[in-house]
Amino acid sequence: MAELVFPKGFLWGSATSAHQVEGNNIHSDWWAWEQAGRVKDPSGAACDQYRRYAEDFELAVGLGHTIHRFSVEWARIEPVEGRWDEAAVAHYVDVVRALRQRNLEPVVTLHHFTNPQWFLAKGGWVNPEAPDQFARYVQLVVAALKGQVRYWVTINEPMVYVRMHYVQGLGPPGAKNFHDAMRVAHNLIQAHGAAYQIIHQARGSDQSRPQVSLAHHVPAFRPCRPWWPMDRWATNTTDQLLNRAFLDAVTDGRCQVPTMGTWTFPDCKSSLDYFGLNFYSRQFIRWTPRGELWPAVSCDLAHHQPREVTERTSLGWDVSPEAFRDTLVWLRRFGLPILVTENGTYMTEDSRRWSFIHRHLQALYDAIEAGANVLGYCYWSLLDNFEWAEGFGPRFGIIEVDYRTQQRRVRDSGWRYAQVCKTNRLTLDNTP
Ligand code: IFM
Repeated sequence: MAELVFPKGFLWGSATSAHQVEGNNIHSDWWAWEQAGRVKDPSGAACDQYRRYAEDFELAVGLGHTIHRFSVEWARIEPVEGRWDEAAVAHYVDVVRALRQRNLEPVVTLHHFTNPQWFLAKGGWVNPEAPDQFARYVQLVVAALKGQVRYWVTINEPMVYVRMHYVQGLGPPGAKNFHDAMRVAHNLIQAHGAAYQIIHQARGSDQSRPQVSLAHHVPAFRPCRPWWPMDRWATNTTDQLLNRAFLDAVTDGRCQVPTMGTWTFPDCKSSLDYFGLNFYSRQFIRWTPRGELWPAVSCDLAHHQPREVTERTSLGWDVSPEAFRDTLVWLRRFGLPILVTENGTYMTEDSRRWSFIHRHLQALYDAIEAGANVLGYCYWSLLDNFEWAEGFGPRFGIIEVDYRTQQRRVRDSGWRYAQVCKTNRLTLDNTP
């Protein structure tokens, strides 16, 4: 049977985030947003993972996983400004211990879309003090976990955070203001740089060098009408703003921001030790006189998908394993090892989820063959969970969750993925 063999020691696993799985995250800004009726479903008990983490890690180990990405919840650690909840800190120390005991390599994310309510009340990420406020929390978490964690993610999908919360208004504070959005992006870059320094300074002489990154969402932007110069221009501008500017800032220490000029961040230069990639789809860009992103760039994202889109997920997202391969190959230019910190799908039919995974793993293999130095792959997500503005409808899990009983059931796709994780091989005629 033809099969693809992955590099020795390749890390296989999955990812989650605190607010999406833990439940009862009552001090976070998202909780308040949900209680105010701004989403379809409030997160409520979610997957109750704050209490059930050991059981879930046991399932992951049974599926052959060797890596697990999760996030620490700032709103639990610092529910009131300056008041640190020691029990919450101890909880995350236990979480890391539970992973290590099961030989699951922890990947710890420090910020995944949610903030404490007090932080938002003080201006959130628009506030120039935000990077310092975040740095104090990071200091505490790093002091508690140092030596136990090798892979860190400072901020999950910073530009998705910016777009979702400050351009589209789909999460707290529900803003639709380009200038605020750019101030948030600026502060997130600084926050990343500060967290990078803190993690490296906390390292004791006996510990191996921590590996710090972002989980950067890199959609493959394509012009809706490639023959139309304005669509090509809008695509380049969007790519610069959402994909490249943040990366340039944390690698070169400076970046070009469309309509804003050059920003410099000397302290952020070379502040990626590996590249954390979140990849889902291509996004098609169409120039419009008043675009979704902001009038000065004038583009609509993904609203008009052209004929080249042959397959979509159950959320309507384009499916393109080729774009995943091309993105991984493109990332070679950074000269950093790559960790796929998220890739996954919601398909109502599980056989289509497996087909998606299978083809993306083939693309991953092809990228490795083409010289991409990939360390591992985290499927999004281990469990069905709370999908932000979409509520509990979309189910991304390789494990199904019955939200009424909290029963877990491994899906067929989860078992098939387990075969890959356990053998480090992808069988080519294993497609449904
Ligand atoms: O659920 C999200 C996650 O929080 C961030 N990346 C994309 C996932 C699927 O939409």
